[in-house]
Amino acid sequence: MAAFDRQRRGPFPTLGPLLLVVALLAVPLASAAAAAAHQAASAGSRSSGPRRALFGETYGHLPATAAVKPRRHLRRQEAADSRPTIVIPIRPSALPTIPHVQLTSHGAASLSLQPADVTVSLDAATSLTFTTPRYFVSGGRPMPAAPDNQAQAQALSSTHSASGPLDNTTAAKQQKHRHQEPYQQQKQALLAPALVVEAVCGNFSIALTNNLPFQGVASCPDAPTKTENGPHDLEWTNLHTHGLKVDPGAVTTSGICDEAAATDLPAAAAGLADYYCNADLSSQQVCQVLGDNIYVGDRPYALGLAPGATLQYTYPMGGSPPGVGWYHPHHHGSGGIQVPTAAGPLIIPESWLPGGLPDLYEPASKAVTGPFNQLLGIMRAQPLELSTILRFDALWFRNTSTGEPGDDSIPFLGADPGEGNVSPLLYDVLPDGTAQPKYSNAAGRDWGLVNGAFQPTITLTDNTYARWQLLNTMTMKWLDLTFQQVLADGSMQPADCSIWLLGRDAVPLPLLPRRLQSKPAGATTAASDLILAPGNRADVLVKCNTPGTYVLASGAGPFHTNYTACQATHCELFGDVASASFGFPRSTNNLYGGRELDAAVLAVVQVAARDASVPPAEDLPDDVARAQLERFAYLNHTAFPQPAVEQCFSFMSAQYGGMCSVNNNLFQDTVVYVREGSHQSWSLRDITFHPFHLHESPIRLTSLPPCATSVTNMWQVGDWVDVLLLPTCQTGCPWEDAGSGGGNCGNPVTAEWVAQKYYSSGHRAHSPDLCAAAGFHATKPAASSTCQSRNSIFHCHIITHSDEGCAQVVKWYCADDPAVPNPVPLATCPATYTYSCMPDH
Ligand SMILES: [Cu+2]
Repeated sequence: MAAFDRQRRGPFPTLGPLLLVVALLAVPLASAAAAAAHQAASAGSRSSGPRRALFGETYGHLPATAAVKPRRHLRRQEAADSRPTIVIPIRPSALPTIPHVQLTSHGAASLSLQPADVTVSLDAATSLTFTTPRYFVSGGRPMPAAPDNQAQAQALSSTHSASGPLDNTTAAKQQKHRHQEPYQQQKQALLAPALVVEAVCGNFSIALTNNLPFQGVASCPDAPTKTENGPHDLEWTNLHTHGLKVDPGAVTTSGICDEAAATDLPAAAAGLADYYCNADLSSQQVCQVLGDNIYVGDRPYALGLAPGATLQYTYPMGGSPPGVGWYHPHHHGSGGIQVPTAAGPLIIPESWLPGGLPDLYEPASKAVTGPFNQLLGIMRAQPLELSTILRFDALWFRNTSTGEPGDDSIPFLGADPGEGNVSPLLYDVLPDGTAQPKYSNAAGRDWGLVNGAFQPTITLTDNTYARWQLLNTMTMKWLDLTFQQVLADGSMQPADCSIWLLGRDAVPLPLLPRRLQSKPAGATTAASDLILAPGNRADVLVKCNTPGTYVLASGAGPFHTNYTACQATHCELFGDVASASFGFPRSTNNLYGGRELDAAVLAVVQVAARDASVPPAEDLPDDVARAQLERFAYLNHTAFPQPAVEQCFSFMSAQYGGMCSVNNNLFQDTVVYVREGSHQSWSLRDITFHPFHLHESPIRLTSLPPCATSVTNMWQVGDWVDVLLLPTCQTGCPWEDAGSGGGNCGNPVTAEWVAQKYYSSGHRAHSPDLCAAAGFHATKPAASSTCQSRNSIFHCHIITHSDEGCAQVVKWYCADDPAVPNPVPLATCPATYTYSCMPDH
């Protein structure tokens, strides 16, 4: 296998071999004989692929003899063993709907991560079979029909469409269907259901059980006190949410998931290491976690869930604006291998707003009352939680030109057999120490899916608004989405369709809508496109004006990449055509209509002719509505304490030849300090290739480089995001000046946020007006409530980069915290950069 380039980020050279050495050093050479024998015994070889040598041979330590208690989760384990086979639908005539599960206040749902066999195939030569983790949800309750305004919806002819639950009659029918079969749908699909959080101003809980095959932590039997970087502990997991403003790094744990509680270990456990590393004990690990915590206790930065164990999450929520988040695993070292197929939407519905949409939106001025009412009518008829979800996933199984799995492939994102940390889902480890792939990959191509299907057809009606919620849960690539018409010769031309942005990353735009327009240098006309980094979501209206058959494409829009000059937004656009020297086949999505196109077709869009009696919907002007974000304390930026604490972070590293890092440091090398309650103003540099993501708190853009704002209106000062990448300059920008700031490209991006511990345990709403109106009563904090430090994180949302250390611990400290250096160090960006473009791009 060629250089193990896990941190490919377009034009930068990598130090793959260096990381490989580091990873090898970090993994103790424990005997893998027991594990190997176990795996071999349970092997069901499905592949004639080549065997691979296991250099390190460590699998985790399985004690040969251990007195064990009966397994509490035996039935669940057995169920997981008879895993389902999921066949990815190919070009279905309708968009698969995602089941919804409602989480009410004090409601609970159970989430399990379990293996499924997945097959997808266009034909014998273009097929993929593998086993992968995916979520299965039980509990909660199916969503009821949409509230009120049925008559209003029917009256709003401009909002009718055949594409989904666009009026409440249709919505009610769909919900009834969901009520009957949400779990049945899950069994047949790779998709996890949408969790609809009705528990705003209250608590809800999710019990996550890990039903993946057992794999001890890489460093067993010595339970680590420091988490290593790089792929490891591939069958361990945990849960992270986007879009919930909840307490970060919560401190409350009970049960025995961490060393602090080692005295509570079950009698059968010889010690903590045994407890962590013994398959027969792992199912007894049950932990309680408050808030969105990916760490715990005295095992710093390493909250993980062993196979068989359960984490019980409780989320105390305050008032939050409606929006779409998502949930996915976030265990350091295994995210890259789990997230591609384990993720789901997490929706805060508009229905919680006690007074309806006017609680959140008001006319921007009296002059726009007419369009404002038109917009609110569309939003009422297609409430966010019932509008069409388009979730973009990708199965990364790209082959190199030699037929070897490429560096973007799932097995190698998380498991290079040579590093001795092999996913039992993807490999059989044979007694002689070799690893045999279980997957079959005739295609050698990436597969981009929409709602778990390949190139499904979405139906629209001409001159009619449809509201879409788009989620890019791909772990690697950007999407630059446009509507295109595919011509007979395979070329494409933009369709007469537009996209209006209403909100992003679970926060409404301050002024909406915004008709998205991009015009790169040299282009004669602007196009309406939507750019989504990995992790981004968008709440949009779309409207196409001419009946016909179109496609929703990535890689055909204004940000089409020029690999030679690195001139456009990014060099990792899904569906774009890489140079021949890149050596990878294009995505399967580039195959459409019997041709190989120059862009990826994610979905077919069928625009049907509307009823002749229905007048065409007018184009909405921009900025007719103002979102009253100040009603939510963490978004009320004019009230943030002054002055702000300024810090600077760069995702590019001179030290690592341009690889992703944080100010030249990898995870745990350093800590970022943030005092609880403080107002933070951060300069973010070099986030063109590495999307920035801060946990728990959205960030507000306060300045943007001209090279971003001059070519697109996708980002504007005042917007809130929770994942951010930005275009670099468009022409003539020497690479040293690229990134998101510096040199010709203008100043770094700056963004602000407040480190507000939004919610203490118990009810203490910070937006008491809305929460009280919704039936919740603000309570005083408990007398014992004192400041407690928290550990949070920010990282590159290319999950494999994060796994490899492109992440930074963010410690929320209290004023009297003795563990914090005095004076508190502030982060500064590196002064110089020395990277250059890769010669083969
Ligand atoms: Cu990155």
